[in-house]
Amino acid sequence: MKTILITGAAGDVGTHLRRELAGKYLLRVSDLRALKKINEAEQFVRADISKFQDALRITKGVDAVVHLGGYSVEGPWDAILNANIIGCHNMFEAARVTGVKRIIFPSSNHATGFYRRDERAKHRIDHRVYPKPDGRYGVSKVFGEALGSLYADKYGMQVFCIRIGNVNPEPIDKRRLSIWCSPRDIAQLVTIGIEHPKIHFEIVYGVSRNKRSWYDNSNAHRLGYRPQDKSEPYADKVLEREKPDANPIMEMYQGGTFTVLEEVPNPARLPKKKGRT
Ligand code: 15L
Repeated sequence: MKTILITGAAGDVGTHLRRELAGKYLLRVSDLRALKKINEAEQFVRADISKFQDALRITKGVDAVVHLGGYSVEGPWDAILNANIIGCHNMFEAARVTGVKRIIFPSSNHATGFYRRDERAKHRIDHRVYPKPDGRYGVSKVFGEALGSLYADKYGMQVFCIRIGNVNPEPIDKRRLSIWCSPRDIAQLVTIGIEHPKIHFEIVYGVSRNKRSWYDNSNAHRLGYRPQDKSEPYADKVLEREKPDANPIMEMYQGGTFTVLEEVPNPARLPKKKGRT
């Protein structure tokens, strides 16, 4: 049985994946925080992936890395830089140094969040479109994809990037009807990333079979993805409780709130006021 390292295992996606992949793989699960429950087939290793030695320690001896670890929403630049830029580079570098060939990099819909929601009518938003990140978080995901491309081309690694929509047991609002991904569908995509014999560098969208999808996910289908779930049966319930959106920018772009969120200022970087130290 293959041993798979999952970083960021305490987060929402990590928790769903651990449940869905249990029994198929030996899971080495890692996070900064302790995990609430660890099952017998899992090995927990605490790590701060912004430290290279930690990244190296947890990566040694695994067959593949599912690198979920990092800052998972828009946030202050320092946090994104540490977790998603330095941390991500550390994980790719640790895999290269320890000889782990395969990395599944969960990217995000926010790598392309500044595409308009009606874009699909004019152009296919597929794995080949140029990125249009909707914040620093989105930029960090584009960085991870670019790094993956470099490590595939330069070092022969096999890199599978999943631009994840929103993983939840059910779609939670109107925007998520378009980008929802059920836990078993994301697990199917991750499994393709681990098992497919011909991966060099791929980008797919992590979404279920949603009628309202904004993407052309034919690359995922080409690699064998057959989503089991769809958001439409939840549509009436979701739309009934949807509040009218006051912000036309959020409504226009795929990234929703991320397109209007501003970075939370880091107080240490603000200019000092006179008389204050
Ligand atoms: C993401 O990339 C985030 O990690 C997740 O927390 C959600 O905000 C999701 O996108 C989304 O767009 O719903």
